[in-house]
Amino acid sequence: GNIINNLVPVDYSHLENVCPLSPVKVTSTTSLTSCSVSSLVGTEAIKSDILGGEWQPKNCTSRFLVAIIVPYRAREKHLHKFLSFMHRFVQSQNIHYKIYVIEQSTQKEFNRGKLFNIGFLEALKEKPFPCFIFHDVDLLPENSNNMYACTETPRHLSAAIDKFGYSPPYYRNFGGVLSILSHQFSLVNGFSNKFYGWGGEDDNFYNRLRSALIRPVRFDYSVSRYCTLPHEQEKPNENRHNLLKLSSNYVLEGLNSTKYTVIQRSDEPLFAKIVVDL
Ligand code: BGN
Repeated sequence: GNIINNLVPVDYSHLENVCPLSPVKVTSTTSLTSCSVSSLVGTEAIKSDILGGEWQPKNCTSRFLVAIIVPYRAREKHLHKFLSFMHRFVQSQNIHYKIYVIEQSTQKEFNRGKLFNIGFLEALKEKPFPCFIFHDVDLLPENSNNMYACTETPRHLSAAIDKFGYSPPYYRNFGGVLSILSHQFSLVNGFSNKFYGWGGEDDNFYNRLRSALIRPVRFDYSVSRYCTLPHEQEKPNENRHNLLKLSSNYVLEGLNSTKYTVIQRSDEPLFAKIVVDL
């Protein structure tokens, strides 16, 4: 069937010259079958069109407006590859997007969920983004039909990752890359802020969606393919099983209780950078 049928556009009914839906062919984009360096193109050529991580098609009005939130700390090589690949990829889909890199200061263990909440809050201060993509920095999409836009319910974009043999590690896994409409993210009160260290925050988020009777979707595994940029395994959070049991009441804690301090903010050529203390 047509996998892009249920994408939710912005209200473009009053607009003229709306961009076509199907991905356009960008001649300089090489198709990616593994995250090998050689297949990744340089960033120099695309810099001029992008301002502080934001881009939109020039010759037509995009149907989609998307904030891409990338939690980050000390993965400079990954970030470089991610940006050089991702801009071209999303541009080929004619999407109006902005990439936010939310960098956690050296203080405390890494907290992926809380960084997502911060990205959501900070992006909405700038523009009323109707759609968000929450994205790990070490994952690159392999199929140009994997649209970087929102479906009617949240979507697990990275269902088929190379290191898990191109299928989900378990049925309810919701890690890696996901898209969600902003109002649905608010409805479930975002991510939990409590998961410091690796693991569990994505399972907690999945539970929040299910408690709110929101059923996530996936595109076909042939479309949801990603390759992983290699890195050391993160140290698992030893308390994650407990947290997962305790934090089932999503109304109490999450987006509405995210406390943080912005310590640096800058428009880099390819991304908006926000450094935070948690
Ligand atoms: C799971 C992690 C997820 C992670 C996947 C894939 C937990 C919670 C305790 C059961 N969940 O085990 O966070 O996305 O592995 O790596 O650790």
